[in-house]
Amino acid sequence: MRDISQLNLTHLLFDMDGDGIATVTLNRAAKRNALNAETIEELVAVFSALPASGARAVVLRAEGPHFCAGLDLVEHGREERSPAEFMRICLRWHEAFNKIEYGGIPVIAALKGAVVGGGLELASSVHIRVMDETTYFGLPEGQRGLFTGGGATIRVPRLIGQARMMDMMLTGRLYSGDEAVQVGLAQYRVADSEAQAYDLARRVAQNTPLSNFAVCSAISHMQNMSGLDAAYAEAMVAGIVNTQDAARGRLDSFAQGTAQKIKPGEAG
Ligand code: 1HE
Repeated sequence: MRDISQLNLTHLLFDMDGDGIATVTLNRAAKRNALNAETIEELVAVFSALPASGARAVVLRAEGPHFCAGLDLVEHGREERSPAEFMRICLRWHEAFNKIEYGGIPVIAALKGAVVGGGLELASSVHIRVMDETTYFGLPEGQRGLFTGGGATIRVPRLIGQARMMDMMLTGRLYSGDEAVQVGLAQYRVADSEAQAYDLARRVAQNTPLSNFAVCSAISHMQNMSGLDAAYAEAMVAGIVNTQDAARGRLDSFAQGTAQKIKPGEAG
């Protein structure tokens, strides 16, 4: 087990309770949790270490009223980066967000306020997004004379489709409220996104770790494959996951009538 508390974190906070529910906090509220280069490196470090940390689920939350204001525009302007330098920065963003999406540990984002630009790129890489009444989503890159560089071109169309993404980037259109859920930017809209994220994390942590690992890595990998290859990979993953002792125990208890049945009234 890797001890994440030994990492030297400045812009993130990390915590894990006795049940393996980890919390990663964006801790740069004075700058609306804008993502500077250091924060991206800290995300790489934390999410690289998480799979071997014993965590069973992660809540990604933020300090202050906004989840994340995207790329640190002040740092970016000040650094006067060359194309090659900024390309390398973008590759580190991809590294961080790929660690989240493909890491095999369920990550649930508790969203609030601005989830814009790179903030939406970060939110798009988690497995479940929970928003509250203050949450709004935007891609203001067009207005800033910029382009997305943290994976939005891959992940945002998966959530809402290419046409909506282009509209957001060209016109600065924001999504909030019910509409944001309907188009697929969030799966839940509640009064307290953090409380709901922890409820979901505790529920998800009841699943077998291998099943969660498959959900939180295999599905994303399969989106990158041809249909034929994805079907083959799915059979391979199911061959491994569905024949484990942990699964057998659950099947036995269902056969014996001791397992909980699915009850429609309790879903969601
Ligand atoms: C920042 C940033 C930032 C705030 N980089 N410093 N992202 C954007 O275009 C969003 C830019 N931010 C905003 O539109 C607003 O700040 C918010 C709507 C998010 C919040 O407004 P508000 O009134 O609560 O805060 P504020 O007064 O605007 O900002 C407070 C401080 O945070 C202030 O610093 P201060 O030192 O003057 O107090 C701001 O400068 C700072 N701050 N947002 C740096 N983004 C891989 S490519 C990705 C491309 C993108 O992400 S483009 C989208 C960029």
